[in-house]
Amino acid sequence: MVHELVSDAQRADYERHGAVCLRAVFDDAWIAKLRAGFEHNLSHPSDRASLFFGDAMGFVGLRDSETRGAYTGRDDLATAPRFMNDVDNWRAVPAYEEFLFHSPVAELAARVMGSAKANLLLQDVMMKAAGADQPTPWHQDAPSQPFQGDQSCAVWIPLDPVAREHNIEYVAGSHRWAEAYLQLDVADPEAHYGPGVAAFRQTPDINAHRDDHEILGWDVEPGDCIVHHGYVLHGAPGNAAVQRRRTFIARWTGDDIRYHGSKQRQLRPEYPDCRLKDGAPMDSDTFPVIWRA
Ligand SMILES: O=C(O)CCC(=O)C(=O)O
Repeated sequence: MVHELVSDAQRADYERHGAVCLRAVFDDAWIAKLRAGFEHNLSHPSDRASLFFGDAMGFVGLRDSETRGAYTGRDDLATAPRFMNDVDNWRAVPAYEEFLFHSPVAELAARVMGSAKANLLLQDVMMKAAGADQPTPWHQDAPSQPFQGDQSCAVWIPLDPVAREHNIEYVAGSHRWAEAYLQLDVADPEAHYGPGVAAFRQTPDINAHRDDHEILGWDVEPGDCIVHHGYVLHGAPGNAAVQRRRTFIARWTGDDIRYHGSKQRQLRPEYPDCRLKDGAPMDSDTFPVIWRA
């Protein structure tokens, strides 16, 4: 059977590799909306944002109001930072909320995961300026997220064309290695956290052994997306392109996922407004069900 959004062959690719690229699934109007939201977000970053300016390494975290005041409402933020990452902005940026609740993204995530529902786990955005040379180190997503279970994914949506050589890439099949690796610290790309957590192993040096693995990556255009599994190892080179690389990333959980705040506490504070108990299904205001079969 070929479903409107995701074919059986694409789903099988995702199961086998841990990542699949879907072509032309979001129309121009959705991409225009996300881009408008993104530009607003860049000039009004939240207190969870990390910004990186100039050539020297060093991120500006916007957690305190004085720093945030200095970076809010500045038009030059659309182009000035070399790197920007912000998290969970959808309640403040209507274009993001509209996209998450009314575009095909939630159904698409559920179909790829083979789930009868999609809970929104979180949303984030990332911008790498033209020539920004920080790589995204190899990492997995799920070990630092507050749940247990298999059905979790990220829908990684480019808002600019990205050539394969500048793009995110994946170690095919690594989502089935049954390992949880040390977690990436986005605010400090040289650092990982979680070394005190016994369950976490040192992340393998994929770059030194690329030939031992099948590495997947794609040229992508706005309208395409890549869906990747929460446990697949992934990373990205710096952006040596002449164009900045903006991405909107929506992260989802499916049927078999249960909340696990005590796992989250090993790494960072739990979601402050979350009232779920360990072992509960994710369905809640914090992790809303956006699509159900
Ligand atoms: O786009 C990138 O450079 C990294 C994105 C990433 O790690 C993710 O979406 O989980």
